[in-house]
Amino acid sequence: MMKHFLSVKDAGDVISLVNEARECKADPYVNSELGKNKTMGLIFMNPSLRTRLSTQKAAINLGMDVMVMNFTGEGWALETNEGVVMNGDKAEHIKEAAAVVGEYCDVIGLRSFPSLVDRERDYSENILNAFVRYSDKPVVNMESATRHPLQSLADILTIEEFKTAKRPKVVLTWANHPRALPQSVPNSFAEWINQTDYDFVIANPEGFDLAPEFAGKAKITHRQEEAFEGADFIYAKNWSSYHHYGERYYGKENWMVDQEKMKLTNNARFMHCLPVRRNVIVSDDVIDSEHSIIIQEAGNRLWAAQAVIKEILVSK
Ligand code: AN0
Ligand code: CP
Repeated sequence: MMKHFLSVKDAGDVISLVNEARECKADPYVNSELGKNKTMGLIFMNPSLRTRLSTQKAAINLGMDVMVMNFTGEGWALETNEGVVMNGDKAEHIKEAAAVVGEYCDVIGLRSFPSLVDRERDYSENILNAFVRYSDKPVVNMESATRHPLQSLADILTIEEFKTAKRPKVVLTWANHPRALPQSVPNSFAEWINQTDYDFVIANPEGFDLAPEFAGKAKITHRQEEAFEGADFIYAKNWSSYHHYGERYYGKENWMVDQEKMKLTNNARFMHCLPVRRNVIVSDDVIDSEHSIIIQEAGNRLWAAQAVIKEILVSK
């Protein structure tokens, strides 16, 4: 039973869902009648390449019709606060907007990034939860203020495909970036990896530890090279600070993943959710090497989305 797909809590057994994604990959059109006369609505409050195309394609493979709407300029500016006098620049309240989308769609995907200004509000997931509450339809999280579960499912599928050890050492490493980014991808990655039996290490600068409820049982180190020793997978990602909420890193250390650091690993595979800044997050020679599995990882987004939408359709 999958009503919504908001976090790992909706996944049931993680490896079973990964296996369902593998079945979709092996036989993509076996359920092409399942979504007949059903409509998937994809709502984007922020830009996207992979999530938009993979989720759309997944719904098409299941026989659904798909409508995509960008609120980045095309929709009315949405008010998300309760009880306000709407005499400013916000034309429509999220209560009506979500309810109206629910009138037209059978399943709703939503992308809505955090403000990175107000931690309590971001971590309350007020926008995602408003869609759950007011649309009255199953909601798929396409990256919210605190999570990106479709990405994490695709990441574990990719690790399962490429691992050579039964219990691989997986390292989530912070890397440099010129802008403040959400914690959603690393939060989710940690939350999902914590549901596996992998050896899991997170490396990040001081002040950049993830929220404890996401880091969970991971080993945390502030020394990147120590983390890389013996690693089977290097998963790079920048995030802004949780503790000094939304702040960027102004330290002097270089956290870019390069060939020298990769030499410390056990011939590790390189992963990143993309989009990635070359020669800031990762050097050209690493991202272009045969150890880089970023394109296969992005490809797996399709099968992750298809497994999730299929589960929602069969649960309705
Ligand atoms: C976004 C983030 O870091 O959350 C989306 C990643 C999938 N990345 C950027 O904004 C560059
Ligand atoms: N990885 C990912 O979610 O990419 P997009 O932001 O392009 O959808």
